[in-house]
Amino acid sequence: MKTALAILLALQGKNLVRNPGFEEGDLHPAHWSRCDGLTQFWEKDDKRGGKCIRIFTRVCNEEYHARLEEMKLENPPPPKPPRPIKGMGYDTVGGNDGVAFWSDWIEVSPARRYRLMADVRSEGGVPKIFVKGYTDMPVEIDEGGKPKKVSIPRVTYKIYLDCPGGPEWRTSSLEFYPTYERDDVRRMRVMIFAYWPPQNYWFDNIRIFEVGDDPEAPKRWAALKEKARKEKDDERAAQVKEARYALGYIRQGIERYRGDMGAWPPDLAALVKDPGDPRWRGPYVMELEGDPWGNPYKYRLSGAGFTLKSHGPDAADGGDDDVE
Ligand SMILES: [Ca+2]
Repeated sequence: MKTALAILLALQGKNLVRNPGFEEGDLHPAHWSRCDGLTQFWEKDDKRGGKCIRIFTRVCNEEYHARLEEMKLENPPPPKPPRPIKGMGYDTVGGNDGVAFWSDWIEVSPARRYRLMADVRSEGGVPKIFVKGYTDMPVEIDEGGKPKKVSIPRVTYKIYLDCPGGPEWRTSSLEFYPTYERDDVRRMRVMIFAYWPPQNYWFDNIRIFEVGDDPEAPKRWAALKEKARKEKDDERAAQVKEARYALGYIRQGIERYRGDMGAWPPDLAALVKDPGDPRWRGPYVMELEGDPWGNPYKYRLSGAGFTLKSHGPDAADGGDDDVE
C-alpha cells in the first residue's frame, strides 16, 4: 500500500533527530535525557521489537520531583520503589506536572518549514510532543558582585503535537516553522511529554525533517520588527508625556515653596519634608516619584533660578533624550 505517509517520507530529507528510534546507547539512550527509572524507562518494545521510551505517570508528584533532584547528580542512586497510588491518581505526576523527556539540540535553519513525526501508543491517553525553539538572549548576571554579560538560551518558539494513543503504535505528524515570527531562533529540542491520565505511554521514531522553504518569512519578520519598533516609539512618547506632566507639577511645587520660604528649595526633598519652619506650608508635591524610567528627577540650583529635568531613558545627563 503506497500511503500518503509513505510518499511524504520518500520526499523528505534526512531526519534531524539523532537516535530517533532509541536503538543506540549504553546505560541511557544516546542523544536524549537520562531515564530516571521511576517515570522514564528505556526498554524493549513488546509490539514491534527494538527499543522505545516508556513514560509512566502513575507516580506520586513529590516522588517525581525528588527523583528529578537526584537525576542532577553525576551518578544518581537507583530509584526507590514508588508508593502505590489509590483512586483516580490526582496526586500523581500525571495529575500534576507531567513528565518531560528531552532530545539533544537540533540546529534550526531560518525560513524553513519542518515536519515532526512520532510513533506513540498508550493505555488510552493522548500525550504531547513539543518542539521548543531557542534564541540566545544577552543577560547580565552577577558574578561575585560584578555584572557580567552572558547569553542564555530562551524559549522563543513552541509547538506541540497531540499524539492520540491506543494499544497499537500510531504515527502522528505536524508541520511547523520554528522561525515563523523571528529570524533568531537557532536551535530546537524535542520534549516528549505525558501527563493525564496517570498510566503508561510509549514513544518511538521521533523524526524531524526539513520539508521546504517558508518564502514569506523575511516579509513577516520585517513587518513584526516594524510593529515592535512602532510600539516602542509609542511607549517612549507616552513616557515623555508623563515625564513632562510630572516636571510641570514639581515646578509648581517649587514655585509655591519659594513663595512661602522666600528661597528656592535646596533639594526636592525639601518640598515634602517639614523643616519645622512656620513658613513651610507643604507638602508642595504629594509624593516624589522617579521618572518613567525609574530614576529620580534632577534638580539643581543655577544662578538666580533652577533647572529641573529627567535624564531620560539613558539615565545620563545630556543626549537628545533628556526631558525638561
Ligand atoms: Ca525503536
